[in-house]
Amino acid sequence: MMVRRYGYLGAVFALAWLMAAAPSPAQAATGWHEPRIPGTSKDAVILGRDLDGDGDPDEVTINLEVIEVREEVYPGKVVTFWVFAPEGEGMVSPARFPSPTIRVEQGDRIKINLRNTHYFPHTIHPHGTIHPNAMDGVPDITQAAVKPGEAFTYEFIAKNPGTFFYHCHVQPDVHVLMGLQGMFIIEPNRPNNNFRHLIVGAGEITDLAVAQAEQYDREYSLVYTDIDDRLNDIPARYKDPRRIEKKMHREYDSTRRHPNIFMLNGRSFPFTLRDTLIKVKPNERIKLRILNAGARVISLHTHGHHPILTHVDGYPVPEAARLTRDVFTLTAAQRIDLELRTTQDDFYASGPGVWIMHDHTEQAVTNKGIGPGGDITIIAYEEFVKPDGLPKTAVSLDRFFDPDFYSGKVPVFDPSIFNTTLSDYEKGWTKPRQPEVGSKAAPVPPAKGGSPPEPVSPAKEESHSTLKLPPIRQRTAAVESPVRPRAVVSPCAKPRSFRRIVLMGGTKVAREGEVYGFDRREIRLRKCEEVEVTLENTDSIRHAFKIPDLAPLFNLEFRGPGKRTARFVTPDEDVTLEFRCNVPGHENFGMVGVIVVGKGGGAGRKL
Ligand SMILES: [Cu+2]
Repeated sequence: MMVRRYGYLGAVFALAWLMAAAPSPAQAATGWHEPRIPGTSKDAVILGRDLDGDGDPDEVTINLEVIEVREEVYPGKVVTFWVFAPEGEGMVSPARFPSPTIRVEQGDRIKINLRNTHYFPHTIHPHGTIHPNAMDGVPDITQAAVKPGEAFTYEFIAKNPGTFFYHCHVQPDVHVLMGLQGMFIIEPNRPNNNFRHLIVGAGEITDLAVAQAEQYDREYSLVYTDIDDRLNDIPARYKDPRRIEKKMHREYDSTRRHPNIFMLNGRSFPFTLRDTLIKVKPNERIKLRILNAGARVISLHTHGHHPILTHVDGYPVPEAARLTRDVFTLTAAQRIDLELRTTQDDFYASGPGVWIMHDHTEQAVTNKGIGPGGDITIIAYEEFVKPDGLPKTAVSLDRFFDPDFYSGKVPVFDPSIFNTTLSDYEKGWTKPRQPEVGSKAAPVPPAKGGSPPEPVSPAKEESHSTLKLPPIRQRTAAVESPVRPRAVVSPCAKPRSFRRIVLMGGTKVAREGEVYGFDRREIRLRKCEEVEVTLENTDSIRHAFKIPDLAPLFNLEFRGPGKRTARFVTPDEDVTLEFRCNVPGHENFGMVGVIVVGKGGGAGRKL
């Protein structure tokens, strides 16, 4: 489980965190320090003073970036997302879809700094919380959209506890469904209420807030999303941001959207079992916080259990109105909190086992029309969980972990029931049945697996075909390919000369058609030269000047605006080295160049 893993690794980073942060006296008094999520900068989450003196910090600052990621959502299917991610550092980013679940305490003074590291403008709309109008995050109406390289601080006091939502409000028909969406939880105020403020990927909440621990044994953050992969795949096909804008915001017609991938916490079955298995024991009460962050209505069905509806849209349901149901509908953006009981009382629960939980709008239990898939997960009682973390099922689920299954290459039923084998399956098929007398319907040709003809009008087919999408390519790989195989070179031991170089990086020195850039794209240096480089970062986000092929690699990285200086030494050979920004994606939008050492050559390339 990803969340768990962060928890364990977080402890490893705790010492570094303690040394890096300068705790205020009040903070020290709480005796609690947030484990640092691996790959984040030390101030991705900053905890401040304990204002009410009750043993937990009441000032919470969260630094979020916007990162494009490509993730395998079910076997063989890789999808592009944009996510709000805790501010990263170096090459590792904790970016993952959905955007992290944010947790704060009632009364906390919250600051969420949106540092837009992306190539499009964005905002954050805190959905459902009580906040000043200026913090509502609606572009043009309450603020200007935050442009690439810029930052904006959302600052308000957390009021009513509950399960809320946050999402980008720029072109929401595209940006929300690209992944700029996450759950926002306000916990009731209690003494010594110490918990992690960001849960990457949502899922199980392993450190319950005090008020939840009073009532529940476990808690889950469940974010449901449906996407149309024809939209999500667009950014991976193009390098020019102007072209991406045109394809996504003008040519893709969201009114003709056709969702085909259905996810729970960013994964579809069977990966849901790995990442969001609902683990329970008998005689427990489990709090399920559920957000429908997609654009459809979902009908969530809990096999074997009748949970109790305790909250709608973050606010408590009066005791007398607390429905007990087996299907709960959630409209777009809606949240519900459910109390799942596991006492075998023949009313709320049927007893131990592996009980699936899924959206009952039936297409949602498929991966592009091939099932089982979609947002299915399992309420798995402890004795039904194997040592590898997957549930014990009646039949092995191995075939669903094979990409061929979801590409339509494999029949969904065992071929033996038709007295054939996989290799003979499509040989000598009998002719299509004749249409019934009086029917004008033509025989239906067998569907092509994985990309069945859509049950849509010809006009709609045409509208999508006007996108004329080229094949997906890995932009990063495309940029890197000319310099492969990379020559990793070592700096010279005794420099023979010295020089200072100054360069600017950021939006202000980007060229036409770029978002970010360096003011110099080619730097000529001598062999065996010590170089003092000063980078001026023109933006309010982090940028880096990295030479990945120098061993050990050189990386000057910091959040701007401002200047920093560091030194490196060139190798004692004629070689061309690439330099680039370290922030994911920036090298694709202008922040890349070459260092020609001596006569150059070897690994390098001309830009
Ligand atoms: Cu950068």
